Amino acid sequence: MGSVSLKIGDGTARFKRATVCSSAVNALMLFSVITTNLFALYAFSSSPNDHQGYPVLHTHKNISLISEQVSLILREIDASQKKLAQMEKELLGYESIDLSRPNIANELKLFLQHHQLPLGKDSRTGITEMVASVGHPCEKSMDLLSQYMNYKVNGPCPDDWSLAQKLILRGCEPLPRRRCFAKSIPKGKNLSKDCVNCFDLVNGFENQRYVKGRGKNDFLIDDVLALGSGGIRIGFDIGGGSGTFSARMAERNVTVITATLNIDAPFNEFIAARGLFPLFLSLDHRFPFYDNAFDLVHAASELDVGGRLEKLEFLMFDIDRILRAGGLFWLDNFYCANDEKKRAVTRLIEQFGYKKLKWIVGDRVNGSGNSEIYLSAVLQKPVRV
Ligand SMILES: *[C@@H]1O[C@H](CO)[C@@H](O)[C@H](O)[C@H]1NC(C)=O
Ligand SMILES: *[C@@H]1O[C@H](CO)[C@@H](O)[C@H](O)[C@H]1NC(C)=O
Ligand SMILES: *[C@@H]1O[C@H](CO)[C@@H](O)[C@H](O)[C@H]1NC(C)=O
Ligand SMILES: CC(=O)N[C@H]1CO[C@H](CO)[C@@H](O)[C@@H]1O
Repeated sequence: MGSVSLKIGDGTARFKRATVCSSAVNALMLFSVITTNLFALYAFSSSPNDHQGYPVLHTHKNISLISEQVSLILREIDASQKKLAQMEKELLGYESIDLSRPNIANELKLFLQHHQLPLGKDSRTGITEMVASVGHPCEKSMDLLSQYMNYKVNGPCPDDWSLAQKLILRGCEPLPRRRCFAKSIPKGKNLSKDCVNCFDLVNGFENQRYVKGRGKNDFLIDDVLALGSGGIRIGFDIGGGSGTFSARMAERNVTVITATLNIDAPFNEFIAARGLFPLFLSLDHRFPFYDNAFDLVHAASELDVGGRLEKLEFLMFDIDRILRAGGLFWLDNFYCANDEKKRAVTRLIEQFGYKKLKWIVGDRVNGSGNSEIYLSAVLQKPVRV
């Protein structure tokens, strides 16, 4: 009785990260290993009487036949594995941008070209070339990106702010730089229904936000600043709408940078017009600040990244990174659709080990009479060693 040993690649079955595709590859390989072994076992053990007489010769013949089959199967496994790896790459967008494709705007090619440093390798940084960066998901929106990079060099930029924002929302961030002049007078934009009043600084509630509370979930700026015991000088507001948080903080000599996109309204222009610092950045982008830079990070429901908890976790780690030890994280009316979501979010936040200075879970009845759960908290980052 012979034995059949299978060699797969370098002789070991490789198990990659537990992604859908690689587990499919593993499953396929496992299946193949089992079936080929079974096939071999069957071929060797079936009709044992036939082997009497010329066992060696026939077994030998059968073995060469089997090994032919086995190598055929292995080739197929190999091809499928390569195909799946390619699919996985495409799915995750890891493929780098192929500039040899037709219809790629020339400006994009120029921008992305690597430039060797004129004096060779830089001894301090070890860098040998200058690389222009563009978000890897841009690969998935090549048509839009090429449209974005199709302009007249030194001429006026096309009026395409919405195209740029569309690309950013698809993860194409950072966008490539362009060699054209942006329009100085922006085109009118319609205001979203969510924010009709947030631009009204005369009537309505906007001016009283953070100074007068509407409910127990609304904390007041002065109360929160008191928790920071005078050490709050610079803050970061995530999804800060029209910049009112930053305006109130400026009155208290605290500098706050407001990150917002221009979804359905010209938030960035409005914030700048108030003399405040707007940052046009999506939440998928790593915050462009150094570690431990901020005394305070304020975030409202904009933090709700489509219900994906891992996404929220990545975001929380980046918030934690830019917040200094002892700094405050103010979660302001974070919308947790239901109790289950609230528990999941609570678990996620608690893993960071912040001190809960304020923690309020409240319901609010929404427009259609349903009760919705909101979480407001002020948390203090611990000192980690
Ligand atoms: C504003 O809304 C009107 C009607 O809803 C629409 O026709 C127009 O194109 C919109 N303008 C912009 C800049 O989105
Ligand atoms: C802000 O700073 C100015 C100038 O230093 C000072 O006069 C004012 O009292 C400060 N305001 C607050 C609320 O601390
Ligand atoms: C109110 O909440 C319910 C349940 O979360 C939701 O289905 C509905 O769309 C909400 N209505 C409004 C006007 O927000
Ligand atoms: C598939 C195949 O060739 N099987 C052969 C294995 O050996 C026996 C004799 O022992 C043949 O009869 C089979 O045809």
